Amino acid sequence: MADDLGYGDLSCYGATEVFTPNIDRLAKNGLRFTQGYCSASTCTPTRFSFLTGKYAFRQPGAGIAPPNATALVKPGTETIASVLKKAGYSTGVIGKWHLGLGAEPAPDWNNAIKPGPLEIGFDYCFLLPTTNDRVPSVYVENHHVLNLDPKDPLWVGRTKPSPDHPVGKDPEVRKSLKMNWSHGHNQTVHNGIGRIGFYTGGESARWRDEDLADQWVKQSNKWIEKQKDNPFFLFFSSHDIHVPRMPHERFQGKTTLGYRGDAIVQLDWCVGELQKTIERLGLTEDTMFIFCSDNGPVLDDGYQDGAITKLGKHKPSGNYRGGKYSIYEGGTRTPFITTWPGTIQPGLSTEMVCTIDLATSVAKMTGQKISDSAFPDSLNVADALLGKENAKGRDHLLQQPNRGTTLALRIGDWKVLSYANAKPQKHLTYQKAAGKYELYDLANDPAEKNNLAKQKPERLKRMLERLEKIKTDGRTREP
Ligand code: NG6
Ligand code: CA
Repeated sequence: MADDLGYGDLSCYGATEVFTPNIDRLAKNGLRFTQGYCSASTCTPTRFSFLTGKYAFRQPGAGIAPPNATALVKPGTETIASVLKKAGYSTGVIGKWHLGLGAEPAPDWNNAIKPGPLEIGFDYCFLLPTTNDRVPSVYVENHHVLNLDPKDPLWVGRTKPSPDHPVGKDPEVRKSLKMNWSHGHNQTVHNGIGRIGFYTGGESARWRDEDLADQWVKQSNKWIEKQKDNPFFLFFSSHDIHVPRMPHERFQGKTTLGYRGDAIVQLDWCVGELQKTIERLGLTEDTMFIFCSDNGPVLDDGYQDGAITKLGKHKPSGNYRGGKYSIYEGGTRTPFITTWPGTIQPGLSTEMVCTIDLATSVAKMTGQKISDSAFPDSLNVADALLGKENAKGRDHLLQQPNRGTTLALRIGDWKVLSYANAKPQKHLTYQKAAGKYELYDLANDPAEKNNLAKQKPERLKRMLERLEKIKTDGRTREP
């Protein structure tokens, strides 16, 4: 799962200013979906739904998780990992988590941090606990911060810990930053970059942004190597291309797009390394890769990293409207590729599939029974993921931004956007609600330019009723 990667950000999805040969190879040897989605246009809600098969708007507190957020998915919840574990798989998650860790009132960073992935079905985790722009900038391996010196405890908080604590907001500190912030991201400074949140201590545990991708690959290789004789499920959760985009020195300057483009090249490198490992272990024909993103693209997400000034003719959302934070297509329609040499016939799929469907789909593929209460919104699209003849994907899909204040519903090619409770944010021009409702015919208007809400009141009404029903029913999967 990539982070903030848009529909148009890969060469196999039409990008001409950045070249992604490794991901393109997955697409060439597998199925490239043109209607592949994540369920929300921000990270935490998509990831919550990916794990639990439940729309995030149903879950209080499933918006973007702050630095000290506690575990959002409670022990006992069936997840994609727990169901695969029942099927005999070893289960690991390596990379960005951003679903909270530990118990109320805050993660116990200096002791055992529980609950977390290990309490909801994963056997192993090696994590970036929140996001790379949020503190603390440390790794968590299983229940502990890695390399933490007990004599230098880690403190994480919401307020400046002391008057002399250097923060990115301070004009003098700001001048010395490696990468300047544009909005937010002006609190504790680490590795020359201002972050969201404050922290002190844990010096020996801190990472460098430039090394994160290498670390994910190294830990994944180590873990896969150990599992090679047994079935395994690895949730490889890249931090790329989320801000602060600070790829390894060897990728800096590789594209004309600035660090945003270079981070795409780094992400592509990671995918290539994982493919090599699978090939080296002779597991190519036994391994299904699913490539996806957690939300659509954003250019300035808080740092002046050249994403806007160096954009040139690159189109991060392809021809779709909007991006991260938006319920237009660009927010959730994202790259989606499945590959399984010998099993999946290479080609293009126009079936609608979503990251929220993976839980039920892999449960079905591994012969697991799903209890009535599990994965309420996750549909079985296994046949579509495998590209079986005449296989159908979804017939409808609910799309949400960060919180469920606005929602969109696709039914077939029609889409309704309900902005009834929208709260526009200053720096996100495309999120300013144009009206209470919008209705688009995606078959003829994929870029959502022509709002038909006034012309088609009957259809608008029917679709809004269906949206209400999905909200009140509490589930969309048949028990
Ligand atoms: C926003 C941050 C943004 C990013 C996002 C989460 C500000 C002004 N904006 O609140 O930079 O961190 O949260 O991104 O601080 S996500 O992909 O993990 O959802
Ligand atoms: Ca994201």
